[in-house]
Amino acid sequence: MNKKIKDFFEEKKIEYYSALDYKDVKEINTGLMERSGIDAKSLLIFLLPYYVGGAKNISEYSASKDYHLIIREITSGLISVLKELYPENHFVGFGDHSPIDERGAALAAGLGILGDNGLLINEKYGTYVFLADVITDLEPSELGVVKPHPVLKCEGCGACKRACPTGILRGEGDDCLSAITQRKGELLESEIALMRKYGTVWGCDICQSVCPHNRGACVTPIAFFHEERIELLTSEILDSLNDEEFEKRAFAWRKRKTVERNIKLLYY
Ligand code: B12
Ligand code: SF4
Ligand code: SF4
Repeated sequence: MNKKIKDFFEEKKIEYYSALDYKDVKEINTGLMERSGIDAKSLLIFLLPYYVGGAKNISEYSASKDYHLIIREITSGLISVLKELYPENHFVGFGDHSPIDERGAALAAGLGILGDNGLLINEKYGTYVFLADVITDLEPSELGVVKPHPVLKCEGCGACKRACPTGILRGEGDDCLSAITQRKGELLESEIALMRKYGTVWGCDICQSVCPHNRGACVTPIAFFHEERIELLTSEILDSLNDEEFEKRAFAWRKRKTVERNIKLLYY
């Protein structure tokens, strides 16, 4: 991989990155890939560690400002470097809303192992990493792609499966508690009871917090995740956010009404 790309990652405090042949990733949203207009041949994939600690009634991933903002900032910066190096080629950045199975790609790229909680586990940051990617029409040889690594599994201690409140990890429940908190409209009484029992207004971290690989997980060196945190989301805090501030939170995509509903369900 070109030194300028490596220097960029170092400057952004991104330690885990790799490149893959596009043939070695699983496309899960063909429409999104087509709309990007790129004849995908290779990609860069990297991890953004986000753990700080202290989130109380919302998931750790949503305590900082919306992670999509930092993903956008970093992929745009990376694309500027790439465009200077390869002016004839095309690049597009993704993270979460991505045309590819990002966990599968990170596993193939050797950035971690697969947990029974369904998440990528990195040796230094545990599961508390976001995945982001830049897809390009560069020939794989230009990026120095790696051969797909075999998928290594965690030791299967079973803690995540036992602790999963809905049972979805045991193949029992219909939905993940994280998805339930993000669903618009009316929730079932049983779903509301789970939110109350586990005290969550947004997301679910249970299968991560019980995982032994997260015991020594390092705090993120990326400043973005340390700034403007909301660790206890109350009506007062929600009301204090003007529309512009609200739009910058990870829970904004389901609109104020859904978040208000969740707070009411828990505390009123
Ligand atoms: C839809 C989605 C969700 C849905 C469904 C989650 C799911 N389990 O698939 C909901 C809303 C529930 C969700 C919740 C969460 N999500 Co989510 N989600 C996605 C999204 C957008 C697409 C996932 C998808 O449909 N993949 C496609 C198909 C192929 O996946 P699949 O069939 O599940 O296949 C996987 C598993 O089968 C697994 N697998 C293979 N063998 C085995 C064996 C066992 C035993 C198990 C358990 C799994 C497993 O490997 C495949 C991955 O290669 C991705 C981003 C992306 N573009 O990839 C983020 C993503 C997976 N989510 C992420 C996060 C952070 C979360 C939450 C932790 C957020 C939270 N705290 O509330 C929870 C965790 C829930 C969990 N334990 O999985 C991160 C994961 C980071 C990581 N370290 O792995 C991603 C990659 C987003 C990102 N860019 O960072 N998510
Ligand atoms: S996020 Fe919560 S509900 Fe979803 S799989 Fe993990 S423990 Fe189960
Ligand atoms: S809790 Fe145990 S089984 Fe679950 S992902 Fe972590 S190591 Fe694997």
